[in-house]
Amino acid sequence: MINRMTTLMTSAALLALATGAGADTWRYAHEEAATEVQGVFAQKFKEEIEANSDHTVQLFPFGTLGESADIMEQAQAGILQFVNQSPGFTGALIPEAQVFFVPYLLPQDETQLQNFFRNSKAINELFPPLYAEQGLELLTMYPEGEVCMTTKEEVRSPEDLEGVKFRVMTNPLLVESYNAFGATPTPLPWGEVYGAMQTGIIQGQENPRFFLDSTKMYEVTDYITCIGHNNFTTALMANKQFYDGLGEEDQQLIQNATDAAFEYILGYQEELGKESFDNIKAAKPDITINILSEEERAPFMATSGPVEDAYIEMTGDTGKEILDQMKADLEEAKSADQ
Ligand code: 6CS
Repeated sequence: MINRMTTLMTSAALLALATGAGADTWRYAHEEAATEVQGVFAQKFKEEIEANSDHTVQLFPFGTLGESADIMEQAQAGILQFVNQSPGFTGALIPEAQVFFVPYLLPQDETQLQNFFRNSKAINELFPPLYAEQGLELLTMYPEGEVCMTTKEEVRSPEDLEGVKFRVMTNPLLVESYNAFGATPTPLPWGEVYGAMQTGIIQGQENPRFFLDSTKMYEVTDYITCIGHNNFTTALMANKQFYDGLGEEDQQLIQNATDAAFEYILGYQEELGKESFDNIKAAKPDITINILSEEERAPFMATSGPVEDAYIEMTGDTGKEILDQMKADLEEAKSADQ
């Protein structure tokens, strides 16, 4: 009898493992506060998973488990099932993901940008095997808004960045990019940026508009300068061993929750960029916000060729294939009418 019970239980446990059945708690860490874009995305993902299954998603916002590098290690080790991380911090792991830091590659036009992220073959087909090599299942990439610089002094041209210690994410291509812009790039993890700016260790940094507002970066800088050079990209990944071990139903559940969160976050951000600048102006009336003209942008734009060359030097044929595919995807995004 006991033997038969044991056999039955073992079969049930095996079946649960094979089909992914049974209620689990999945741990999900991201790099922002719960109310910021990655946090809102994560909350939507959690709601979708919990509304459509017995699983629970436990969210870990920025700071609860360490810096970006820490949460990536935890996700690779399987301590976390999900991690949201910008390619800005994935540069050493997946050098090709640095393509998102070639200046002026992504369009400023919101519809084109959204078309690109929805349909990109580079994102959907070429990147997943590279993430898989690092033990990660790439679930999606999504934009977080136009990146602008905040500095202590006014920036109207690359000459104004001369001698400016400018914080960048820990990413070799961003270092190249800010070198090409004329600054002295200083890679730092996010947790050190406000303090470094306050004490004058650095005199500039860049981030998407909403983040300049939500993190109160304007308190420690006096000029915001937008040159249209980039849109902040981020990525949601799962630990690959965990993901591969799930049944089809749970994998589909995760894909559906990812798609729902992706669509939600695009809509959520539509007004966010403008609102953020209004909030900043209200909080600090004497801040200067400069949106540089086409003419003023030209010398910054001229750096994109050399930075592209540096990217290809760093990543070889795989990187070139991705860059070429991205350019083709971006062309297509121009004509798609979604
Ligand atoms: O600059 C950074 O490090 C941070 N920026 C954003 C928009 N999200 C997370 C990241 O850590």
